[in-house]
Amino acid sequence: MPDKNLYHLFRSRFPADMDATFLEHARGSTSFADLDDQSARLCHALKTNGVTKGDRVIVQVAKSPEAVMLYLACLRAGAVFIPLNTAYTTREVAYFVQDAGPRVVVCDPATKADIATICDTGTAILTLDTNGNGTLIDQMKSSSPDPEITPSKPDDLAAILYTSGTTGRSKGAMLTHDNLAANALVLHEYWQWQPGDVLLHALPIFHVHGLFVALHCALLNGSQVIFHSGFNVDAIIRDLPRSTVLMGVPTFYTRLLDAPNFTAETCRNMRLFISGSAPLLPETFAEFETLSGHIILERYGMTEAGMITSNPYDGARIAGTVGYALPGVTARVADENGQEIPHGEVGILEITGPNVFAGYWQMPEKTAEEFRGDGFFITGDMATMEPDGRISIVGRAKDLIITGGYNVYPKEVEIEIDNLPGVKESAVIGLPHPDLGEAVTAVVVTNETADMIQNDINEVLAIKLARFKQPQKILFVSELPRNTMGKVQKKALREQYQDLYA
Ligand code: MLC
Ligand code: AMP
Repeated sequence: MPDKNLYHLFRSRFPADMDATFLEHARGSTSFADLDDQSARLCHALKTNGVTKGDRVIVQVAKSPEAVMLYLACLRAGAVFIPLNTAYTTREVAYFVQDAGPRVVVCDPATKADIATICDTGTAILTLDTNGNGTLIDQMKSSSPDPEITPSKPDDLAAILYTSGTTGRSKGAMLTHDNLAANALVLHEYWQWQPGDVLLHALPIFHVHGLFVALHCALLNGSQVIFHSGFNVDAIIRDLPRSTVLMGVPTFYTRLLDAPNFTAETCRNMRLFISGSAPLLPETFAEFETLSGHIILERYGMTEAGMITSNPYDGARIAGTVGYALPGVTARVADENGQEIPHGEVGILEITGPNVFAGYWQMPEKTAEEFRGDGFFITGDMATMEPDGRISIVGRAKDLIITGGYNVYPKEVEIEIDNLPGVKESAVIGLPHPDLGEAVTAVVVTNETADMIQNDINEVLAIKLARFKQPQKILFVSELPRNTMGKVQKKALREQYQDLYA
């Protein structure tokens, strides 16, 4: 069997001129030759720190070209890359460290002392900052390039991406070299990447969207990437005229529409605007077309499966739909028993395909719960399918909030609020928000004065939870609405407060 290490696939697509730019960034540029050299040196450095095939490497660092090289180095070493949101607090990171048992943790120099308190003595802690400085880079510079690309089987793990669960406990989705390769190849073809394409990259690189979908397509195309450290609307408008592809969450598009200097002229060189990670409102889709002349291509995916469906490149891109199952993916809309239901009816979307993950890290029971006997994965998204296979996501069976493209499971926030003295109970809901899509909102029942509890909640959550999980507003009520079974009616709360952020 030919070696399936994903790095081989990327390398087979690098341009003939290896001096061509891969990343253009604030500090200069990284060519494909630099990429190959730096990832080989970093691979050597990882091995010097004891990393062998299958070892986990946890990475919580600011977006930088070096962080991309570190990902590629992990592939070369056969290590399992585990990127973490930079917003996570040390307390949150402690869970991932304990669960994954990493050989190496790479963090920002500023958090090294805290990270050291949550790691075993056997874990090497290296640092990397946004400017490309840190002990990892010192080691890279003094390491010779390691030419070896660790032989990998298709089902060897390439990455674990943690995704929160309905119980509040995060699960590590295990993604194999083959999962990532299969999805990347399909997307590269489906979206008709062309010679000369330039990707404008402003997403974080600790999630599927920015790390795999965007970077893998560019790598397979041997394309240049204009690499922004984050989303800044002025910087995007500055660089769009030199770009051909942008991938973003819906907030990118609403913010562009709000910018007075964003015009059709800004987009003159663009070939493709892609949106995903959260629902794109039909109004945004329509306004964007009117203003820019471009029809946003919406696709749908998730951590466990990469991209699942996409509106067509050539055919109709229809607002409010996420298009068709990608080639190789089989999708069905089913009832709660996994039985397919008639076209047009709302059910749960279930899928199979080479992109679907290998299970949750060290959670065989949880994995078994989310797959049907015939191998279909239960996405937890409510959908409808038209007779021609076009899919619309109409809601979520899972209790999940998506704010600015980041997922927040209410349970995780409710547990922390409910633990506070004086709080009787709480319900955390997502309410429509013009900028973030949904805003995390807490509805709290308390005996204390609202002011006092509000301060307590803000103070405690600031230490315990990433900023994007903390409620934008806290509402106080005398009781939560319940159904006859005693279950809190979140739907009623969402309806009651739907205009809170209007
Ligand atoms: C940032 N903040 C948020 C937030 N993002 N608060 C709530 N929800 C969010 N999503 C807070 C910060 O903590 C900070 O607070 C303040 O807002 C400004 O921070 P910022 O970093 O300057 O924010 P901003 O640049 O405005 O970020 C907004 C954003 C960003 C939409 C550009 O959230 C983003 O890049 N989202 C992309 C997420 C993503 O990649 N999702 C893909 C998941 S993969 P303070 O108090 O510190 O000032 C997936 C599968 C698939 O879902 O299908 O793709
Ligand atoms: P994550 O677990 O962060 O990968 O988030 C995946 C979830 O994001 C999916 O299960 C959907 O609920 C949601 N999602 C992704 N893309 C879309 C989309 N285009 N429309 C609606 N929801 C989406």
